[in-house]
Amino acid sequence: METRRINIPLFLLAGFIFGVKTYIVYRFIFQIEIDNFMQELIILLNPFITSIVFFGISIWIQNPLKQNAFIRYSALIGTIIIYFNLLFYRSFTDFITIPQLFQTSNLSDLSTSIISLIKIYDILLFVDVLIIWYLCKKLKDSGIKVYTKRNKILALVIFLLMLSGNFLLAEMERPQLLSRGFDREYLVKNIGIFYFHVYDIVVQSKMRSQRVLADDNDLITIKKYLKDEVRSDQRSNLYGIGKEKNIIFISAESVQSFVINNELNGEEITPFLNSLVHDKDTFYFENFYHQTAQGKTSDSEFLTENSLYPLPGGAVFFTHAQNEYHAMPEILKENNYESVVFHANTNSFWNRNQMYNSLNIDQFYDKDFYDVSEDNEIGWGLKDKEFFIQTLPYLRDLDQPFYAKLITITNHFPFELDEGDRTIEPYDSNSNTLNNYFPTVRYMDEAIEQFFIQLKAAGLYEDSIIIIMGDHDGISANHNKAMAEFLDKEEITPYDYLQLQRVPFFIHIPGYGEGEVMSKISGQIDIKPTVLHLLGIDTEHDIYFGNDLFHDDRKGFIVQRNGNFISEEYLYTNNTCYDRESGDVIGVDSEGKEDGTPCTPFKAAVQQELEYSDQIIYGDLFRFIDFEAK
Ligand code: GP9
Ligand code: MN
Repeated sequence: METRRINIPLFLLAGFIFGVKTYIVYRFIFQIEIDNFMQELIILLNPFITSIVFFGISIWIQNPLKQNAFIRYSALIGTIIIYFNLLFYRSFTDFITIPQLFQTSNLSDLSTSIISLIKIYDILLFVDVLIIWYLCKKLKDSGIKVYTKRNKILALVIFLLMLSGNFLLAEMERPQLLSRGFDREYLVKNIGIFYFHVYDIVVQSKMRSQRVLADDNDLITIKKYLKDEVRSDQRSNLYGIGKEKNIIFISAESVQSFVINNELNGEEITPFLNSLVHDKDTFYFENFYHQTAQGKTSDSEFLTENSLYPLPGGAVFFTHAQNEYHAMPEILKENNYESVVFHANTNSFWNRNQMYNSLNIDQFYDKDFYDVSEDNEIGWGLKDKEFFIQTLPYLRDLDQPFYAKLITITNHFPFELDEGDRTIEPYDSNSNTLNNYFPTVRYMDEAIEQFFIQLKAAGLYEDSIIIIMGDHDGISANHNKAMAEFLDKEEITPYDYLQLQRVPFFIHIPGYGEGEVMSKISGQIDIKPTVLHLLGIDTEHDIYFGNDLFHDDRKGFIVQRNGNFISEEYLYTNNTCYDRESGDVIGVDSEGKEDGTPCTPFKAAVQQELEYSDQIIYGDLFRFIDFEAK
């Protein structure tokens, strides 16, 4: 009887075999966290889609011998790429990026330890390559075909559908993954290691070309603008009152000002923070706006450390981590401070491991410094109360004076909390997000209160200035309906929405005694000069866009990354100029017509300021300045 042989195309066979290997590596060799079914599905599908599509390119190669060679060498090179990443991962728990590859310290670290990183069983990674090479030889007649034009088009359509399917699932699982590019592990998890490298190459080359075109002449106009318009070096009479004190900076996740001095079901939401508002040792800024964009927490860090604006798209922590900066930690170092960050998350999140080097942060106490277990974590990681408890011993061991930033996490979307940690009932509306926000905000309030007690007990309190800042909003416009209900408004207008971008900002100076509630407009851009001046550190030759908040002669507007702005009298959003206090509409800019409202005179300056800040970052202009020589 005649047996019919089924001729599976070689690219499919090879794609399947290589896909199995890649899946095993992603799932079981890299320690990629899988949080839900969707992620499980993506990480399963992606290796097969990627390898079948890649080996499938052979369809367009006419010569069968070359087709065969393409498949063989693709398998080999693909495996080498995976293997290099694996070696790098064993050393840095991170995936290779171009800047990391060219960072000489990384390479020398790797070369000295390479022998210890190689494991004998790594040879198994190459087993599929051997199988593919064998099959290529064995099936060189039956598995390789010359494809008709019709089949080529069909293959193209199928491949594009497969790829779009993968990217669509990734987009559903993590909206704006590629535009925000916030975490390498997420990128690899969603689009696989190969597309991640392509993505990295595209992003990095774009950045590098902008950098090449810049020169130091660009700085002359920027310096003039800062001197004339921003008057950024002006000091207040609080200059130096905190000389040589430690700075303990709490980055309070997602907390917005509307919860401060507000109630839910007759109960205060944030009793401790409320008590600070009128505390005599505290300045509370009630009109303080976050200015972050897609980089979220990392953008708030960027603003705080540099007093430069984050970028309109993507996360500057990710795209420009190799730039020269003149950040607060660097300036503090010149004044004998040690700078550290505490955050119980993986060190590559938001590319902190790279960016913190550029910002001159001496030590990052990341997740590995904490004891995180099933019992003490919730949502995005270690619970805040536990985080503060475990941070304290490290803090106590630091040489003083220090600048320590503590980044909390429990009050992060989707605002999960164990029943036992809940001390205020959720709100009751159609938005679960807003409902659950209140218990996690309250939890954070209690965690901070407890931390103050711990600082006192550890003897750190008296010698420190404690700053608390909401990093960015937690409740997006998607929940406007529920938010309007909570705030007892008919709707959330664009004016209300911009006002909701206010986040709490406290400067607590133990023993100061003359604190007050500050109503002037302020923002994250102002933190660097304010803090440095409190410590009595001169900023005359520095370049930044904020103002000392205790000085009255300031530039007079706070701008959001999308061009919306707030002045002492007006607020501009959605092409509309509002009275800041009352929220009344003063005038609307019609299309193409830009004049006529009291907001108009600010618009050019606002755009100019954002552009100058972007120019510094895109052109990496600080590489032309020797700040210390001044
Ligand atoms: C993660 C933390 C929270 O490390 O910074 O990230 P977010 O989503 O708020 O930027
Ligand atoms: Mn955040």
